[in-house]
Amino acid sequence: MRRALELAASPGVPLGPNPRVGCVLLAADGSEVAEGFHRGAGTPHAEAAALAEAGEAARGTTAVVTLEPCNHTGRTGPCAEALIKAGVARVVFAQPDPNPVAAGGAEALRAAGIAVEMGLLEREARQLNRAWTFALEHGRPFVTWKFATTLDGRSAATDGSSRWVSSRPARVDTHRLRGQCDVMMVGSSTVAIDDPELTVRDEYDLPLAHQPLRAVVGLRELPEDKRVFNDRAETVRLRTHDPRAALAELFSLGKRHVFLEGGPTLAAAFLRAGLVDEVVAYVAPMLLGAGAAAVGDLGITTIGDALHLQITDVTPLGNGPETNVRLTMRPIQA
Ligand code: AOF
Ligand code: ZN
Repeated sequence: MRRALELAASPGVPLGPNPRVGCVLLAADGSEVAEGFHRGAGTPHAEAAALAEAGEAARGTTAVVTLEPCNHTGRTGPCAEALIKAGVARVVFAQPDPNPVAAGGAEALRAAGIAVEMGLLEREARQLNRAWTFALEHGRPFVTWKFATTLDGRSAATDGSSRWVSSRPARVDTHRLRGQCDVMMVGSSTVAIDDPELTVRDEYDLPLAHQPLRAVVGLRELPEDKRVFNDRAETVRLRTHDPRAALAELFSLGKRHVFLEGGPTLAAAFLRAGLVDEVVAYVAPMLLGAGAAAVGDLGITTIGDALHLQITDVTPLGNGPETNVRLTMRPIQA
């Protein structure tokens, strides 16, 4: 199963509507017969890839898969049926399929007389497809809210001169995280005022295989020459002020992980609606004393109502005067 997880995590596999899945076929003596992994929506599932490599040798093997084999005909055929036809003797999988459309593979396999075991390294498999699993279980994309701030909670100086409060190492890290998401989201006011490009930029020497979708939320009319509308990536406009409606539209487009990048009003709307699942804050050891806040009004007037976060990681980025601190947090739901 560790090998299957390693295969699933193969570099270069694009994100998107489908999970990362790996599969290994083992002979009775435990030796490996074939292996496969899923290479993105529309391509063969991991099981199909392994079966194709094994050919006749698949008969009597144990299939070790990171996800419950599917039981539906979607972009490709049902894997449970393919495993049965190939004469596989036993199936071991890590994570039950949270996708209601595709689930039911375990039952179909058992009904065909195949021994099925589940739950092996399930935690690792869920972690590998963390956002995808969350999205399928909740019917909406997983939301990471990212912001950069000075020590005193400012995201810009009053005269607007500060395009960046974070240091270069922190910005490189932001671009790396962007590349791991399906969508980068901003409000239409942020586009009007800050004019962000919202791409994973090569100036930071990151692999550019994947440019996430750019989503602009809000009703404000915007000039066409804003950088978010350039041809470096696709852009959608979500003409709503309702965070839930915006997420529903993205989910129906097959998007599973949203990277919410501001501004303060949009972030506040998502936080008030309880629609932020993870917070990444880049803190610069710098004081402004005045200037725009990183987040808008949350409707909180008394300390007892404060929104609390659980810190899950603290990482310093850069050296010397360039050092920023990245805090990763999870909102604690009341
Ligand atoms: C994958 N790769 O290796 C496995 C998947 O759109 P389809 O027809 O490719 O089906 C996607 C669903 O199939 C996916 O959401 C998951 O529930 C199931 N299993 N999907 O993309 C794979 N084994
Ligand atoms: Zn399948």
